[in-house]
Amino acid sequence: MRAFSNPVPDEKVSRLILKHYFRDLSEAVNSDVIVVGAGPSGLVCAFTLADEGYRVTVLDRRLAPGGGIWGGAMGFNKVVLQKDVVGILEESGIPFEEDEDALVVSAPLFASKLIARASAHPRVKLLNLVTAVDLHVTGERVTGVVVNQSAIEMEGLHVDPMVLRALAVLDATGHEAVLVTLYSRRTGLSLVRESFMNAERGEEDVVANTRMVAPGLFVAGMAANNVAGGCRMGPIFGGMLLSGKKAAYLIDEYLKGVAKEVSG
Ligand code: 48H
Repeated sequence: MRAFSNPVPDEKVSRLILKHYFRDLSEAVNSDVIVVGAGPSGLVCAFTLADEGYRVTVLDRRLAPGGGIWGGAMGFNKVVLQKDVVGILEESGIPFEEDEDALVVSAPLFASKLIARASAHPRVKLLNLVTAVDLHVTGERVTGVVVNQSAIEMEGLHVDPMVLRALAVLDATGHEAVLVTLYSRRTGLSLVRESFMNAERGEEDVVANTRMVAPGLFVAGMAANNVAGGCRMGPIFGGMLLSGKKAAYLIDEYLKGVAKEVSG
């Protein structure tokens, strides 16, 4: 008795992977929004915009999306959140424990639920192992990102990247703030780098610093504090979730303005 009634031969496995991956990649050539960085702020922004009807491509240069969530603090895999974000946890199906007027969550569960919520969304394409290496700019507006395969970038091979277009781009690359840093090098936009650790201040800062830095270019999460002088905050994540929500709101407002311009 065989275990599988419809065995899948090797060539079919290869064909299906290529067909489905390149279908996603072809759709990602033109999105409404590209989110660079699949950490907590980028993932929340992506599924919030997708819920609003936008087509969102999320890129992450690493093998595993989830950014800095997985290891909690010092590898102790718990994260802490403020009670204000209980709604986001509930709507994402993330179990939590309330303790000392705060919420405590398993870091791997938190990461995997946010990844699942974004990547299961029919309007989200999540591409891991893809590195954003530059911005695409049309006139004054940021209109996409220049990408390469992470393995090519890591090996330092001389292989040209290609462009993915979008009407808006979010830099959610965490401490490195890759895209805003690139933009500032080219344009002279001045940046005030991130400040010392202070959870209470850093959490307020990260939401306040979430903004549009140039037409079409937005910044959220730790990247927002690293371009505007906010404090770092350690393993507390409510600010990242609210920053992702605020970025989605700002991008939605911007895109409505773009749509009005186009329709005259
Ligand atoms: C594609 C890229 C590129 C690139 C980087 O660091 P993250 O988790 O980002 P946030 O801001 O959503 O969350 C920050 C949080 O994890 C954190 O570090 C905290 C709270 N720190 C406090 C403290 O005091 O230290 O995720 C960023 C993601 C990562 O997955 C990167 O792989 C990815 O962005 N990324 N993806 N192209 N050029 N650069």
